[in-house]
Amino acid sequence: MEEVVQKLQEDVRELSLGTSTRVERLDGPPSPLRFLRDYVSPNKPCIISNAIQHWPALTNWTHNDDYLSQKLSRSIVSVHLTPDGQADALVPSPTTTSTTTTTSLSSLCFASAHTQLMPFPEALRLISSGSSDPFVAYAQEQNDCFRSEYSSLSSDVETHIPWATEALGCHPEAVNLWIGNHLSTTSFHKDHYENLYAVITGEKHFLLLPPTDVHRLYIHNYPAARYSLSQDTRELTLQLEEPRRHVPWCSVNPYPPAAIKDQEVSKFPLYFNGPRPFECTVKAGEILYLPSMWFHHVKQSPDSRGRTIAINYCMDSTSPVSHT
Ligand SMILES: O=C(O)CCC(=O)C(=O)O
Repeated sequence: MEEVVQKLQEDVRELSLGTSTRVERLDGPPSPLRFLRDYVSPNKPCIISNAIQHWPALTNWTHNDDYLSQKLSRSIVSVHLTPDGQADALVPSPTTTSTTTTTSLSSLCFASAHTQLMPFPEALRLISSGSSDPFVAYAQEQNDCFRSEYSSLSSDVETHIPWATEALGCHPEAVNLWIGNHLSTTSFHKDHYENLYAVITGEKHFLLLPPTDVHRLYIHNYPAARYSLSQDTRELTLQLEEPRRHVPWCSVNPYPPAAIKDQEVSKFPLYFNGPRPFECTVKAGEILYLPSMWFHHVKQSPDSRGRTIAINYCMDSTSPVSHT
């Protein structure tokens, strides 16, 4: 019975998305009609090249090292700190004793980063230098941070993506800036909004799975935990949240370390033995259209200055356009 359901799910995926796991790349911005008809309506991702060549950010944020620090010299920004660059990820629970070697699902928790407010120039130095501190810094606040914390950069990008706004019939609910380094990783998850994800410098590597593949990611409830930074030792400690709460999260790490790869493959056969996820690299100057409810895992390659910068526009196509 299970096999029949699985075959049915694979047939549905093939019918709506085809057999290729390549994300279509367009040479330039589509018309709103084409974007709506070929990608939004079928809930299908695509990459749009030559989409933001006219944005001053593409030169200002990459060619002159001092530009960002000068523009944001007085801005205080939120930076997420973790021991290894993986925020919102499954890690051994702090209640697991040190003698426990198992990575069974019940020994894991869902760890959120420590969020530290700091002057932007310090944040940029921490992120791009990979400092001697025992943590990895990633500017990845997702609360519309571009329009609040980084507003002095607003004239370097567009306030919205015109063809997407017209197709989706709404303006962005949130615009977020992401500044990471080679260690910054985002684990598999999904969001309820339409996402237009523009890379300014460096490259972002996405693994994408359609909503119908939800069973292949083994979503379980994990106890929520959070890192906190000791101001004295500059070390991060992980503690379970009180009162306890649980977060449903994807159990699959698509890039398991070689030493535990076989173990992971046997724990999550539907992921590792099933169809490959869609895989794509979004380069500087390109936009990824990531439809709502698609699962995504993200890692990055930095530019020569050690950083990857991206900005994303979160759109809720169920909310009407505001003409105010
Ligand atoms: O860039 C990243 O690290 C993650 C992006 C992401 O998850 C999102 O835009 O929803």
